[in-house]
Amino acid sequence: MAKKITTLCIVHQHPRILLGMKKRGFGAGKWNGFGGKLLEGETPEQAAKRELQEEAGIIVSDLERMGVIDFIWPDGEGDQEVHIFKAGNYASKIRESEEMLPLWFHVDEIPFESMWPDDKYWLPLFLEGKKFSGQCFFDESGVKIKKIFIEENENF
Ligand code: 6OG
Repeated sequence: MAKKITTLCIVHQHPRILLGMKKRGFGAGKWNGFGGKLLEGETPEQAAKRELQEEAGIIVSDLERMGVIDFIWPDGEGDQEVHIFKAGNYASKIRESEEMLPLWFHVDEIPFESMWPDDKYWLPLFLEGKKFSGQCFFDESGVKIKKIFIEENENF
């Protein structure tokens, strides 16, 4: 199956970040940023803004591109090239959607044990404002990472 291109956006208003509990589909039961697949003709940035509005009810005018990670699975099914963005200020009110339950977390209390296991490798860079790129290989279970490379990269 062809690799999907998706977005992931975290609102960062230091010292807190906005995550969402994914209520259905891929990654259900995990805290994550907001995002999803690009629609035809969309840039990653346009898709990230649309998903943020659909999933958390908020409108952002500026997004910062922070990184891109390739996720690779043994069967190829979950393969995604994920474009990661940071949002700061937003308009409108945060609201729960059918897909996500949004909640603020203090940066010292990020629920890594209920997140995808790759997050602990790149989220610290994200929080420091560093840009990055990488690749992450999962095992069949999706619980363990077989290999991960994340590097700081200003020019990804
Ligand atoms: P939909 O399939 O719901 O979009 N995503 C991942 N996020 C993290 N932190 N780790 C991963 O490792 C991920 N794989 C995918 C991208 C899926 C959403 O989940 C993100 C999208 O925001 C496996 O349309």
